[in-house]
Amino acid sequence: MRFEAEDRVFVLTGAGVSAASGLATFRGSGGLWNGHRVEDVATPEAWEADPGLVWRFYSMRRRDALAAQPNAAHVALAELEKQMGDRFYLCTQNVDDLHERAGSERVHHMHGTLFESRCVWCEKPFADRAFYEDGAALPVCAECGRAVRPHIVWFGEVPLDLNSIFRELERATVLLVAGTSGSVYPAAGFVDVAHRRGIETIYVGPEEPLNARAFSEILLGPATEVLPTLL
Ligand code: BV8
Ligand code: ZN
Repeated sequence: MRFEAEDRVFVLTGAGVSAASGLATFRGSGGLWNGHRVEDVATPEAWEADPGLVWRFYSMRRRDALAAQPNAAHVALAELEKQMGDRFYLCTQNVDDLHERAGSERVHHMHGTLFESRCVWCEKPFADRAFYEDGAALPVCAECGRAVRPHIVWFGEVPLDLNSIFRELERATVLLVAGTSGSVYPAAGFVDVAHRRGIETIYVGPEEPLNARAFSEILLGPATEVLPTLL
């Protein structure tokens, strides 16, 4: 698969591209965290029931991401962005900052970001790298005093800026998807939109994703090995 100068490439990444950096994927760890299913912790219901548990989960995720280094997959995508400029659009389901730390300048985190928090009322995200592991000292908003939550899109919540995603999807000539099981919508449905438009759709990962039938090409292998070959 080669990209031509006039191509517009839409890239969607998932937890698999951070796997080589040591960050747990959702399915790889059997979808479990300290015995909790991620779907049971990354939800508004879990937040209402036990904000301390949710903050412990995201504090651990912040700690793991701070200790991780970007890998060759992140670097290859940052390089591709440099070569293609605004013909390159990177949308990630990941909440870690490894794409940015590898040099990617324009990254759309459709499911939020680990290193930002927001007041449940004021809703304006702000940079936050703190760990909140003491249930008695959960963060509250300096402006209005209400609870501060992770700036993360939980199950049942609407992904961020879907309009810009679908606008980019409409004008792409190639969709490249890497490191995602295709189990969560609407992200897993992007390939169906691209397939209906008849553009080239490529998947990169060690195993076929659940939405494999919608891809025109499947390059089986770790993203760290396959993505650098695209340059
Ligand atoms: C929405 C942030 C409405 C959190 C995430 C019933 C009840 C409630 C909701 C639903 C329901 N049924 C369906 C839904 C909708 C739901 C959904 O799809 N649920 C699933 C479980 C069925 N979706 C939602 O709730 C979404 N919102 O629907 O709102 C709406 C929608 C549109 C318009 C209007 C209204 C919001 C979902 C977002 C949830 N938040 N992340 C956090 O990080 O803590 S989701 C999270 O899981 C990821 O972000 C990702 O999206 C998803 C799956 O993770 P993957 O990245 O794919 O990782 P996974 O572990 O699954 O797979 C790893 C892959 O990597 C594997 O394929 C593996 O082979 C590969 N791999 C491994 N090693 C490597 C590798 N690849 C390359 N190289 C390697 N070395
Ligand atoms: Zn507030």
